[in-house]
Amino acid sequence: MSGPNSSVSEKMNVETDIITLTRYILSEQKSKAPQASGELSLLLNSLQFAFKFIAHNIRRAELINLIGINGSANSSGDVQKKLDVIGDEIFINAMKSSNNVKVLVSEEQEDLIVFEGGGRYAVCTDPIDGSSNIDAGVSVGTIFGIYRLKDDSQGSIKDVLRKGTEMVAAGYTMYGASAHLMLTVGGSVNGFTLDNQLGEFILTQPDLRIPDKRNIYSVNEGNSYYWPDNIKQYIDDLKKPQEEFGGKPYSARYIGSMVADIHRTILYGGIFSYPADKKSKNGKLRILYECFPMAMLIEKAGGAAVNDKGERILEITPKSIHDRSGIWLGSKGEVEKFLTYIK
Ligand code: AHM
Ligand code: MG
Repeated sequence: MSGPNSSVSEKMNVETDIITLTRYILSEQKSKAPQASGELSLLLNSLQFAFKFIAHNIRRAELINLIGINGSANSSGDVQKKLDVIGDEIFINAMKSSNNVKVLVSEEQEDLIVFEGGGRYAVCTDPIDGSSNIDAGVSVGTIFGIYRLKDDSQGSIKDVLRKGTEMVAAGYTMYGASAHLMLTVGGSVNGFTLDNQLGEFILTQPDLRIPDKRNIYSVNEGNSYYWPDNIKQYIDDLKKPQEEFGGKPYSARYIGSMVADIHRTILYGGIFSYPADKKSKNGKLRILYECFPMAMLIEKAGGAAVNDKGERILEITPKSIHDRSGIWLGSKGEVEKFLTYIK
């Protein structure tokens, strides 16, 4: 705390010099890209509005479902719009009105959307990931990745069928009692928490680093019948006593909501996976708006992210906007251990 009245604020235990997301974005632009046009900063500002609006609707939906007030599904059939749809509409409107987005890919939309106007960015998003969990009060979230358009682009699918290494920013917002935003704009990973009263995201976890090792694995083991033998072997071995963890085996932690599972993985360490199954040879999670943003965050926090073949996720070039991949990501040491099981 600083300023002439600092002793008063100290006595009242009030932090008066907080770093809001807006302040962070503006100071990053000033220090790292002083010549920048400010378009990315404006886009990030539109994103934070979308997150606040979605957070507000999720808090409201919980209440509506619990007490069954007018217009809800409980009291009058299917009047209430599905949160997936609301989240998608909020996102599309926020990106459109930002005037800085040309191309939008959403999990909820079959085709990509190209906006009129001169936006220079492409955004890929799953507006509400894990929505099947909402009624049980489990955290869900918005995942997003951002590309800058090439100079000669008029806005097309080519702007997003690019390697994840070309993204300029990525992150997620996890909704619960409060909303948590994890963001990288190419540098470190910073965590922000939405102060509901203030209506601002506050920097609460600067420069997050994922622990190098941790005996936690996170996967839907109900699918193990469909896994190839090397994956079964790897998971079986994690359940044996581990010398490096004082003889303890790994703990299983699987929420079933990617944002919540990745949030825990960044904070505590461990490994999260959704492998492809033997039959379809395909994973469940989508490359552009689930795998890539999470892989960028995890790598920028010091971790690693690979597919079932051990290839770096961010080096993949998707062939269509809703492509899927098997994925393994988390602590560097844990991903390296998984790699020893790949023939
Ligand atoms: P969704 O985009 O339809 O919500 O599906 C994605 C979710 C992830 O959040 C989560 O990691 C995974 O699907 C859970 O799948 P499963 O229920 O098969 O374990
Ligand atoms: Mg999803």
